[in-house]
Amino acid sequence: MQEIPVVLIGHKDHGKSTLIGRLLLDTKSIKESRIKEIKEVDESDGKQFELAHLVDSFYQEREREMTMDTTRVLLKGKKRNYQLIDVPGHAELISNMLTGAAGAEGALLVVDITEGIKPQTIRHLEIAKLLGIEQLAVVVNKMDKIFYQEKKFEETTEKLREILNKIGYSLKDTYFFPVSAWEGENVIKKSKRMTWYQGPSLMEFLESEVKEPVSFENLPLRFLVQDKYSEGQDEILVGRVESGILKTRQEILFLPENKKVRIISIRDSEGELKEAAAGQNIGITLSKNFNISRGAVGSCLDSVPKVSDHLSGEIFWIDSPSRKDLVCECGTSQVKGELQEPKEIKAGEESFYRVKLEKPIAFDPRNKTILGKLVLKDKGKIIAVGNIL
Ligand SMILES: Nc1nc2c(ncn2[C@@H]2O[C@H](COP(=O)(O)OP(=O)(O)O)[C@@H](O)[C@H]2O)c(=O)[nH]1
Ligand SMILES: [Mg+2]
Repeated sequence: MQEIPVVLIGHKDHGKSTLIGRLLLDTKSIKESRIKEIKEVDESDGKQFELAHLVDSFYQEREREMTMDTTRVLLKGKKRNYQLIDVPGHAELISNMLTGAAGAEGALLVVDITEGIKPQTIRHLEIAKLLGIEQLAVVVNKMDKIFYQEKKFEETTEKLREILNKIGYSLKDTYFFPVSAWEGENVIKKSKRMTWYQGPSLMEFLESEVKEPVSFENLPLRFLVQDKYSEGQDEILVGRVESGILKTRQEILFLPENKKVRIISIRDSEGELKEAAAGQNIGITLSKNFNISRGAVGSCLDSVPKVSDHLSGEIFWIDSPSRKDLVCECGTSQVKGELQEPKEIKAGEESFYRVKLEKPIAFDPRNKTILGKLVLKDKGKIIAVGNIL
């Protein structure tokens, strides 16, 4: 069964982890024994049990196990399963949104009704919009704290509508849910404490309204080269199929090198493969040794990426760069670039950008895959993320 990725965004302490904990608990996506264990740990630490600890204990455990992904948990629905993606800060949000095939299609924005809209609420929304998250639902949380009043809910959603509209989210497709993650009101079942609310519960919405993500397998072939090494006579290119399907004997075009090449063999860590689909990490051998290296994109012949040394689009500035000499990353390409626009940068804001690269790279403008996105680094630190138009 395909798991639908859903990212949770919003200001710190507005209740993202608690909501995930509540969803896991009430759908029995987590084992009773596990809950008991965490309750006992809390007790022995003299702490009160919190739903957020369920989720946070997952992360700590995975960090110890050194699993790459520390922020995804599985939610079991009646109809389908979901991957809930928690993003404690900007860095997690960005890295999760950039990881291609597993990128989220839908986002849940969590807003604490007593605090309302905070700077991080707006920043997360801007980044999500910029990086192509189309479906958004807003969870107005902690309704228990205001005794489930409709009036306050209406006031908050009114303000949220204004912000969403400014950022470019379609209001007619956006749902607003009055919720208490803590009490479990309107999360799985409709709340008896908010009879004034006529819409679906959050889980009913997930099960019926959230669309399945476009499968990257159905997009044109893009093989992103990460590395190469020699094995006897053969040169092996290592990389990831970002989209489409790659087959042995297929002829593909490598860009920006502009070299047409036939694939001799495909393998992964288990052995030889006939083909590899989007999301797979593989090694390939070619008919001849070409001078192809990291950053190259292998493409099908009928729909190829663009190649240029100029990029432009919309970008979100996490920090302002200390110098002009930036590293521009797109897919596996890493090239030095000079920022031509904007002239002035304000951290925490979005702007149009234009960069001139030291040499041309291959990319896919206005694309959902990683080849449609740009990351700017300054001294190894991500300072901005944007799309390529
Ligand atoms: N009263 C009340 N408190 C909540 C609710 N949801 C979360 N909290 C509390 O708010 C605090 C922050 O929650 P947490 O889930 O860690 O927020 P996060 O930073 O967005 O992940 C915790 O102390 C939670 O117990 C709610 O629905 N009602
Ligand atoms: Mg949290």
